[in-house]
Amino acid sequence: MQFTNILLEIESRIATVTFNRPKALNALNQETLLEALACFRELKNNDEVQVVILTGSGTKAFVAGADIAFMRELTPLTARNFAFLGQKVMNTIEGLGKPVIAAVNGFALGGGCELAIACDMRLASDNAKFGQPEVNLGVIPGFAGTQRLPRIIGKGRASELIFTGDMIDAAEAYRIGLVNRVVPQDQLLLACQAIAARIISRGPVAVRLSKEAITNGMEMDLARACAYEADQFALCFASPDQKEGMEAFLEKRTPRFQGK
Ligand code: DAK
Repeated sequence: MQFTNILLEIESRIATVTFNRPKALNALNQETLLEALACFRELKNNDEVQVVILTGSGTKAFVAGADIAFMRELTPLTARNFAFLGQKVMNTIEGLGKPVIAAVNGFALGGGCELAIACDMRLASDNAKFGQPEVNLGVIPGFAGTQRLPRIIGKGRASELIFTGDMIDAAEAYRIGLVNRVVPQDQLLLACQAIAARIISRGPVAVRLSKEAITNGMEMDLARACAYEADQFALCFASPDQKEGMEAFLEKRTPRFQGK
C-alpha cells in the first residue's frame, strides 16, 4: 500500500509505521488520519505482521498534534467528524489484535500524545517531550486523551497535564509511568525491535488473547474482567500452540509455535 503522509515497512514480521510530514512535525491532518486508518486496517488483516511499531519521521517529532492549520477551519460539525476519525484510528490500534509499540522520537503533543497512549506500550528517546497543550488553543483533547491518559497515569497527573497544557520531558514521563523506557535516540528503533522480536518468539495466539484481555478488561469492573480473562484463558486451549508450548516445556526444548 502506498501513502502520501505515512511510510510503511514490513520486515521480520514487524511493521514499522512512520508518520511522515516532517515540515509540520508530522502533525495529523484529515488526509493523514484517513491514511493511518487504512494502514492499520490493512495491518490488522496481514498475517505476516505480528508486531507494529509506530514512530515519526526525523529526529525532532513523533507527532506534534492534530494539524492546527487544518483545525482552524473546522465548524462544529466537521470538528465532530474529525474527532470521530481520530478516535477511530486510536480504536483501530487498540483492536488490532497484535501489539503496537510507540517509538516516541521527539514531540508527542496533543493528538500525538493521544496516539502514543492508544499503543500498548511506549518507548521514548531521551529528547522526547509529552503534553496535551489543547487548552493553549482554546480546545480540549479530541482523540480520547481525557479518557485514556487518566487510565494510564491516574486522574491527578492527567488533570495537571490537560489543565496546564505543560510539556514534560522523557525522564518525567518515565517517572509517572507514561513510558516504559527511555533510550538514546539512535537506539530507539533498535530497542523497540528487540522487544518486538521477544514478543514474536512467544505464542502469537496467547499474545493476541492477552492484548484483548488487557484492553477490553480495563473497561470492565473487576468481576466481569476476571470472568472475561477466564474465557480468554479457556480459548487458548483451542489452539495447537497451547499444546506445543506445554509439551515443549516438559520436553525441555524451545516451542515451535504455529500461531493458530
Ligand atoms: N499543526 C500544524 N503545524 C505544526 C504543528 C501542528 N500541531 N506543530 C508544528 N507545526 C509546524 C509549525 O507551524 C512550523 O511550520 P513552518 O512555520 O515551518 O511552516 C513547523 O511545524 C516547525 O514548527 P516550529 O517552528 O514551531 O518548531 P519549534 O521547534 O519552534 O517548536 C513545537 C516545536 C512542537 C514546540 C511547536 O511547533 C508547537 O508548539 N507546535 C504545536 C503543538 C501543539 O499545540 N500541538 C497540539 C495540537 S492540539 C479535536 C480533535 C483533535 C484535537 C482537539 C480537538 N476535536 C475535533 C474536538 C487535538 C488537538 C491537538 O492535537
